[in-house]
Amino acid sequence: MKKFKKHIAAFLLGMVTIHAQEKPLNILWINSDDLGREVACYGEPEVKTPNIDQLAAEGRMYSNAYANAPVCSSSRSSQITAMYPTAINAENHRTMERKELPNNIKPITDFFKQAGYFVSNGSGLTLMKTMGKKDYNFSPDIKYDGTHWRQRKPGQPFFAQVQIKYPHRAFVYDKEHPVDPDKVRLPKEYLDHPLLRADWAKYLESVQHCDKVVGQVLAQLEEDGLAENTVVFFFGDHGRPHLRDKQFLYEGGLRIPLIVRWPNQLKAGKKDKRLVSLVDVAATTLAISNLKAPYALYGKVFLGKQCEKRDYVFGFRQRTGDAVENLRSITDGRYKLIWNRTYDRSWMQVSSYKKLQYPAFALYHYLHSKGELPAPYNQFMAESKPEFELFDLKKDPSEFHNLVGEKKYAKIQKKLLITLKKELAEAEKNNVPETETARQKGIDGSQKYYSNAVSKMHKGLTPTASYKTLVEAWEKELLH
Ligand SMILES: [Ca+2]
Repeated sequence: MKKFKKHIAAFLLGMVTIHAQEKPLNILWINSDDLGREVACYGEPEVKTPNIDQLAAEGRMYSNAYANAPVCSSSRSSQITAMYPTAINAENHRTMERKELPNNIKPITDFFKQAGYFVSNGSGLTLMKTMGKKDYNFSPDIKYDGTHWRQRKPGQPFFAQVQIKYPHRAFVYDKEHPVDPDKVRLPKEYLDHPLLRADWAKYLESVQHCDKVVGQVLAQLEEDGLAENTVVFFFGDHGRPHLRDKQFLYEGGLRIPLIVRWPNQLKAGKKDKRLVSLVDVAATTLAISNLKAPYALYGKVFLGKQCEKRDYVFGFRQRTGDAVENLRSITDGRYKLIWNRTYDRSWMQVSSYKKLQYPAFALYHYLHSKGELPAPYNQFMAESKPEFELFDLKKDPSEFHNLVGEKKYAKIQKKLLITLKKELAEAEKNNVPETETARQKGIDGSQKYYSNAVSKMHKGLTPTASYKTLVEAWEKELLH
């Protein structure tokens, strides 16, 4: 009898195991284009983000989450492979010379497909009726099975991505809940100027549009009865789209919101201060789905039984449009070291994208030309950069005071540089740099884009319009 009971128990246990195998977790990534931490649950005043706040209340909110690159395509390529941009030749933004992934590296979508998952990518704007943004710097492009988890076979597990175009520029007004530029808290990194307050308010309104889409997507998951068995990852693809943020390795360019909701596993409403980055999101997504890449990933697992410790987060910036750079960073969460390998270039070198879309780009140039851009903002106008910048993120979160050369910080600077160089030796060892032809094509393409778009953006302006004229055009548009 005892033996029989044991046998029954083993049988039932077997049933449970089979049942568990039959119902693997679904994964949903909600990726917001250019979203920094400017949501209410991260402490941003004047913005209304009830849906993202609710997700945070039901999940775990990461207060030290970073992208590994401060621009769309490099960051997205890195994230979908769990590899650093230079390890997959994806560091140049939208290079004309897209290469196949090296060393048999695959996007993680391949591992999900092999395991029988439905792998989708939908646009949040159409509620996943159309394909979502991909923007990878490698070829061939990932072939998704569809745009919405609703297109899968009955009972098929899914790894779904939803791409939300907000708050990417050009910003979109929120007429329902307008944000008052006089009330916003402009980050200390920026000159307090009416034009920049108006631009910031409009950014927050675009964040509110993002929040609405998040609410709609999560409502569909709930409607389909899938919320309980789906792990939701919500994040920005890199930091916020402002002058000294996107495209740079300062906190504003790399820090992102990250919220994970995993029902019955993660206690609701908790905050997590651990250092995490987007490569880790990919590695964790694989691990909690019991999948494994047949090679080492740069991403570290931060959830589930296979948790790994992360001591440092790394940042990579190369050419974005016509702005050629080679910048790398490392942070341990307290100190940040930036290695400006292209130190001979100005932070404010022409970036056609920023010149076209960012009022601050024209405003800083214009005020500086008149000697009216005060410290510390005028530091950003210098004709060259220091080779190294070291910041104490606790004492100086705006990263204005470079500690390089201060004796007290020599030890931490040395330690961070050694660690960064060691990581780069690995992450760059097989890197194939962009050819001069591809680089020039990228530069020319960007300049052509500016010439074509400026008259549409600001009626009647010619590509040779001065910064003064551009500022006046922005004032006409934003200060009314
Ligand atoms: Ca982006």
